[in-house]
Amino acid sequence: MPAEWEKHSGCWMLWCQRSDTWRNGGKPGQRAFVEVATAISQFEPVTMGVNADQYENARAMLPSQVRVIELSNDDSWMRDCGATFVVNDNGAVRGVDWVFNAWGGLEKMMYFPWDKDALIATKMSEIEGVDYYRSILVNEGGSIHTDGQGTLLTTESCQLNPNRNPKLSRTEIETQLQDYCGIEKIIWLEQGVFEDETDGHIDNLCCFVRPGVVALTWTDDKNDPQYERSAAAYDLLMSVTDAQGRSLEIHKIHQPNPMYMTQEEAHGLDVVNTAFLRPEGERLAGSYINFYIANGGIIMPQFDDEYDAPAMQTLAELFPNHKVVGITAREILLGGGNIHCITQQQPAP
Ligand code: KQY
Repeated sequence: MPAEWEKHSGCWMLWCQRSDTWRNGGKPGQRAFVEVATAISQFEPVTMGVNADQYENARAMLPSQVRVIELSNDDSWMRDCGATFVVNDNGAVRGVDWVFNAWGGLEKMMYFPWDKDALIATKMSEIEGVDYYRSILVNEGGSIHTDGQGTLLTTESCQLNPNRNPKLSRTEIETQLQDYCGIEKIIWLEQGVFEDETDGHIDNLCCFVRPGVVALTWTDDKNDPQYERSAAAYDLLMSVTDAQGRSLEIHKIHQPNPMYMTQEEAHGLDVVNTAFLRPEGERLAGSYINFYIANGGIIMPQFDDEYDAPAMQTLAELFPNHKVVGITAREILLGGGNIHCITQQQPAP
């Protein structure tokens, strides 16, 4: 599995519309998705998958350089239900089709059914004409980050959660990740971002920015529940080496100030499923780590927060050959994820 900063042939996204995830019938979310797709399309081709009933609207809202295709879906988290693309020793691209259970299946009940999302990885591979592997592992793309040199980062809280693979041991899970992503060493962090509904995806907490170098979401506020999580991750990252035997250089990126779902935002959601509600006052799992690396561009979330500018500055320093583009991303955050979660890179052959 190449690192995200390696050359892409394009980026995949899924249009948002479901009214129990996206407030006001999905309209504010759709505008944010247009901004993300437009920003990425400056750097690489973007394909937007859309349900049939939203095709014309999406086509009209998106700029012409974004390819819009009909791709039935249940929600819009391309990182998680989409194919993880890998490249073999001959440079051929293949898809990995993980089992998708909507972040915890019937136990979590985030939404039901998720059968259309479960077919997205297969369809992407078919559309691109690449062979694909079907793993037995319940996994989401947001739960893994690689350095392209044999190291994979993940979290125990998600990957070992009984709502994903209750019948697989830690070793069996590691073997699946190693075999399908070409990994020699897995670095297990304990927990993700506080109140992250994915059970703590790595892509909101920590990522590689180049081999041997990671960025970690951070807070200086010892009274914030995120403090202990980030501090534990920092200590662990300081104590390990990667697949090439390197110690890691760690860059802390201060999280935005705590954000909460407002009454107006909560009231804009349809209640379809009372087993999983997004109530007023709920803390949102905001993090600047949830950015996308395009060919020559970094597309990062902004929250109208005092920490926006410092985070952007740090990413500009970490990626001196990329143009950093900030997108106001609260609407995406309200759906439970951010820019990395709604995008999926396809590496170039
Ligand atoms: O963290 C991600 N990769 C996705 C977040 C999905 C949230 C589902 N509501």
